[in-house]
Amino acid sequence: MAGSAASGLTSTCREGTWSAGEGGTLTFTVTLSPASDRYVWVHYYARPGYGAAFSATFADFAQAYGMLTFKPGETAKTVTVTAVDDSRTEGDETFRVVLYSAVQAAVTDGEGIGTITDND
Ligand SMILES: [Ca+2]
Ligand SMILES: [Ca+2]
Repeated sequence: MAGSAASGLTSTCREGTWSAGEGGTLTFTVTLSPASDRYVWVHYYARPGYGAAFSATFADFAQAYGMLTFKPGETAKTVTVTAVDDSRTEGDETFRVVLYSAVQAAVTDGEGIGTITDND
């Protein structure tokens, strides 16, 4: 809305789907709040988590990047990331979906964290 603070964008991994086994799919929800009467765009990409011990590498999930478009009034979009079913014994690992370069909104919380459950 004209004159008001920019809408904020938040990346979260949807409750109940925040972890997946190798070969499974994790769904992240990107939320725009409050709704905007303009178009809003934001870029995203999936990248490894924090710390060597628990961090996935780029080999642990399928490449995922792109741009989300919120039409006026829309408040949620989803990003899906597929965990690669490798054969290494490695423990559970985290990765992030990061938001950046938003247009007509501000990124409030640009990192959603997902966990890949090892199956080896
Ligand atoms: Ca793995
Ligand atoms: Ca594995």
